Amino acid sequence: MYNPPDYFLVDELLSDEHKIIRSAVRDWVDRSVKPIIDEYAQKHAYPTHLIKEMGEIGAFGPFIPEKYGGAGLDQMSYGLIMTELERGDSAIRSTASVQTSLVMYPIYAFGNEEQRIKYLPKLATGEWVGAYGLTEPNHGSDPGSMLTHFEDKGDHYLLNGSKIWITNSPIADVAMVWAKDEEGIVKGIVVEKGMEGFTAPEIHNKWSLRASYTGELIFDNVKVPRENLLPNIKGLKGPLMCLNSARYGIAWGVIGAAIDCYDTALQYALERKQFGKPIASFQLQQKKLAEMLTEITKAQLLAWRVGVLRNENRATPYQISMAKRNNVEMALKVARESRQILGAMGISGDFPIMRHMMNLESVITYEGTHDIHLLITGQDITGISAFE
Ligand code: TGC
Ligand code: FAD
Repeated sequence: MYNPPDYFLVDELLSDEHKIIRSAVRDWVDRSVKPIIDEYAQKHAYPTHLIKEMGEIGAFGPFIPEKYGGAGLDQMSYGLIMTELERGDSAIRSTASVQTSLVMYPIYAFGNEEQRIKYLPKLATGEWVGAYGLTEPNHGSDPGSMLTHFEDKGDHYLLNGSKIWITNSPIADVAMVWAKDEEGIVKGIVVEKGMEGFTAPEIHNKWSLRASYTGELIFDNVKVPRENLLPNIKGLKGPLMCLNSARYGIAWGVIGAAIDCYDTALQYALERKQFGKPIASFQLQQKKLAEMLTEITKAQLLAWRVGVLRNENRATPYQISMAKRNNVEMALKVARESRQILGAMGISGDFPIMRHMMNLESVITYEGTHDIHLLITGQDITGISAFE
């Protein structure tokens, strides 16, 4: 039975329900993701057949009320699910992050009852795939300067502009798009596949998240029905509130990628012999392994604590930024160290490390770059914004 590292007995801080949920997702990842994911990453394709299965295991909208197709679970459960998914691959966790935190959450939190009923159940099962459009070609870290905008034409809104680097855009049925109204106020509008003037071309040739589709969202005079505007949010805080949820999920998710690399490296170090001994017996390799486990453990405790605070509705965006930043950097360092422990085998697709390492190069950039999260912390502790 698979037994991931839990050096400080964090499992004792979880409920039986948490462990059952985690175990179900863990089994699914071992059964459905691990055996095929390298092949998909190598051929730069997304295993779309997994989307419905993710709906079945409750990976979409776990904290959304059951009335709308979610599972009504707590934030800790959401985090644990993300860890297991990313142990499989960041692409799989990305789909769940986007669907849950960036599409279902805003529709649930800022939408009206008709919008919730129309979209959420289909997103929860995976019948519909969602995408989230915030980043633009010339406005990434600074989304407040976005150019995508819409005009009120009476019975509809006329949407123009474009978004880039959008997870799942080429296969999305609905896109949660953030755009400015005629007064320059950021609002959320749901754009549906098939609307005239809406296209979502794929971005090819990525070296990272190769088992995920990434693309653009292009709006050329798209007539969006009035009822697709989310009525209960205005301003940049809308998309940023969604990001709080997704960043929180990433702080948990990347622990899964780190654990997969660490486990692989530990096993390899115990089996691989050089100079007549397992390489695990050399102090340099032990140092790497000991430091990796230390960092994984610290990240687990950080994620757990943010989970407690989110359950109590007390986690600040600043705490979430610190957790996302710390844990992604931790995972990337663990991946790099693990890769070295495997020597040449570390670059082979027979092991998951290089794939995780390349994926994490995106994870450290999306949902706010490593620098931006540092500056968010800096702003919190000094009271001075480095962005103005
Ligand atoms: P600023 O003036 O600071 O704030 C504007 C308004 O927003 C409020 N606010 C927040 N509210 C909730 N949560 C947060 N985290 C918030 N941060 C700020 C703020 O109080 C203010 O409210 P109000 O009422 O006064 O208007 O905004 P700014 O323009 O100076 O920008 C701040 C900055 C740089 C921190 C922010 O724009 C930022 O976080 N930039 C990074 C952009 C980013 O993270 N993009 C991610 C795109 S989505 C993505 O990558 C998905 S990948 C998915 C996957 O595949 O997994
Ligand atoms: P830029 O903002 O141009 O930043 C470039 C560099 O400058 C970075 O190192 C940054 O830290 C630094 N920098 C910028 N401003 C400052 C500053 N004030 N001080 C110091 N340094 C600064 N976006 C979505 O909306 N939806 C998605 O689904 C989505 N999925 C993605 C999937 C992938 C695989 C990737 C790679 C990206 C995705 N993104 C998505 C986009 C992602 O959120 C952006 O790439 C990210 O926010 C950074 O924007 P940028 O790439 O334009 O970099």
